[in-house]
Amino acid sequence: MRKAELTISSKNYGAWSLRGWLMAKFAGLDFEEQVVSPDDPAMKAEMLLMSSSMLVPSLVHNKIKVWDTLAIGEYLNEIKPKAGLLPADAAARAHCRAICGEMHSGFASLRTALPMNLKAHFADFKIWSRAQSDIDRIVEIWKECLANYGGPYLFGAQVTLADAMYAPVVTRFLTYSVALDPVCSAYCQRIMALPAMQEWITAALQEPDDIDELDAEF
Ligand SMILES: N[C@@H](CCC(=O)N[C@@H](CS)C(=O)NCC(=O)O)C(=O)O
Repeated sequence: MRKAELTISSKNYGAWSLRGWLMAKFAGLDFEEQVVSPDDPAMKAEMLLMSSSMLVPSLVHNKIKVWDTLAIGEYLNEIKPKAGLLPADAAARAHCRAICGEMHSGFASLRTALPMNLKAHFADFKIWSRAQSDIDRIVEIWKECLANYGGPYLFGAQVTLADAMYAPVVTRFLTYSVALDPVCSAYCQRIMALPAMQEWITAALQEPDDIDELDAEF
């Protein structure tokens, strides 16, 4: 019997869900997923049992409850230390935590103006200046990481929590046709090619269109 259950919401819209789910996949955790609609009152009651914040993702592992994506990532790193979710080098590890924190608490303009929507594609999307500032900062983060640690992922040869945190940004850049330099474009393609990303996207495309879900991430 599996010991872990990850509660998530829509695969098409749920950017935080995607982050937590990717972290669990990168960790090699054997888990079952439970998909809830946050707008369903019955589901809200059930979610409260699993996530004190009533937000997803939330993880139950060996009867231990963890909610909030950063906490889930740190917990997974503790129970799966060999998975390399955080870099081995202390300086790189600190850097990884810093950019994960920056994603977790920041980029509100990007997240609001360009919500994750895997089924959509906008060829000529007008990006307002504050969202563009967020994009510029993310490009700077990615380029610094890829140059310092040599790629192909943000902290080198292995995917880390940082790649999971920025994966919904990758999908947004593609959905909204954000112009990127070749280095960042290639990084986006590598993230999209990950088997776990492909698995998530395939499931997202099969979700019913009328799923009741937030169209923005806060
Ligand atoms: N800070 C939280 C954010 C999670 C979050 O906002 N989740 C959204 C869905 S992606 C949610 O559960 N919304 C439910 C609701 O608003 O009722 C985290 O890092 O996990």
